[in-house]
Amino acid sequence: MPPPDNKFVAKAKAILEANDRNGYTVPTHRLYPFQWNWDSAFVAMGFAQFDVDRAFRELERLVEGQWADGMIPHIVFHDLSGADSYYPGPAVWGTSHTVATSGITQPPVFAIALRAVHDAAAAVDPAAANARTLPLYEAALKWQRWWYAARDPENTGLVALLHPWESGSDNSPAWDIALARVPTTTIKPVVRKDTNHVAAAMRPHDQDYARFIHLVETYADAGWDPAQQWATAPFKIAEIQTTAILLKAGEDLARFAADFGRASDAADLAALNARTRAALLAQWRPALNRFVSRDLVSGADVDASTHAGFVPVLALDLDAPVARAMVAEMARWSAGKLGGLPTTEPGTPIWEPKRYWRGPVWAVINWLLINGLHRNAHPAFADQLREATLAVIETTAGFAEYFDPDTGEGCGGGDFSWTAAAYLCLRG
Ligand code: 2M8
Repeated sequence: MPPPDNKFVAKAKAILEANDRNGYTVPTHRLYPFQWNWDSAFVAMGFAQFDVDRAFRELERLVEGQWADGMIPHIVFHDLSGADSYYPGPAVWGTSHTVATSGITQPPVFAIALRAVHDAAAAVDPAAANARTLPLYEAALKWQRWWYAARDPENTGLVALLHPWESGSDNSPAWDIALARVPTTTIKPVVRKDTNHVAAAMRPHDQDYARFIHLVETYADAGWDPAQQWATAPFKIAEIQTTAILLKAGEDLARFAADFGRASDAADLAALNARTRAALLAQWRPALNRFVSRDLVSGADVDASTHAGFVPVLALDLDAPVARAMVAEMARWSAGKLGGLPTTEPGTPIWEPKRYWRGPVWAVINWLLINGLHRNAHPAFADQLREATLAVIETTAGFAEYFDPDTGEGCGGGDFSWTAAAYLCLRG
């Protein structure tokens, strides 16, 4: 690996600064002109490397979109001036929050980011860091409770997604069976804008979009009420990547609760975390060397071979043989590939190296896995993923949205915020 090259660090910072829109960061110009939930959490960790004030600001601006029931939506439409370059905009969502927002959520990386931002700030001024963190801790805890109340009403310990966009892995093969049950009919016509910016071959199919919008219209009809949505959802997956991120968030919140002397919060979080830890561990499938999600409509395991099966490493302390088996499987998928771990298993019928979440490598997924690999005492494979991520950015792909693992080519949107943030944090 070459020594740190200031040129790339400077470029990564410049991307975050160029994508700044008055305190929040758009994922990329035009293709995604608003504030996205988990993108902002990753971005805040990137900013924390060089500007903690701006890092806190990113999280504060996201919280402006928090609903009264605690949900933090997946998009906050702060400024509608760029609205004509993105679909679906506020009119399709039909939600009623004061700042326009979408009506679904995204993986709760927020509390993990808050921990990182707080710790960077506390190294300089602990009292000021705590004061700035406290309201964000309250917001994150409220969202944590929302997840359990709205998305695990039967107290299984696993939280469910009602829309593929909630996973952040929009068109993953993990959703193929469940999504095929969702009708392609929509009340209003689907007017895609994404393929004006990016080649259609790199994006979800029109049929996927029809189903995405059918689900949006179904939940809008349910008045965006969580209980009504739960009762009527045609798509309902108890999902392991989101649950693992929620558990890691729960651990970070529990540490804050202890630091802030919030004994009753700490007790609640400990109970929730314990339930989720046990439920997640039960999703390990030794025959696959991966964890699996559950389709709550059919009751079946979701056994498509996608990266999500490895993300629980982020939040669990695995038995050594389980961790070894998982690492061997990840090594098999990434052997001979560029950029790190492909999002589906190469060489299988579902594998599409350029089509969005159906095969390409994503820097933020590598980043989550790297953290989990260190936690589980696999520093060598963690370093391999880290070096592959940095190398693909520095040599072939630049700061693209994602990478083709066969060619190392950058795909999707350019000058992408979370790729820049991942670079800054992994380069260190
Ligand atoms: C992608 O998702 C949005 C919908 O939320 C889209 O395709 O329109 C995903 O990659 C998602 O994970 C990401 O948060 C978002 C913005 O980068 O783009």
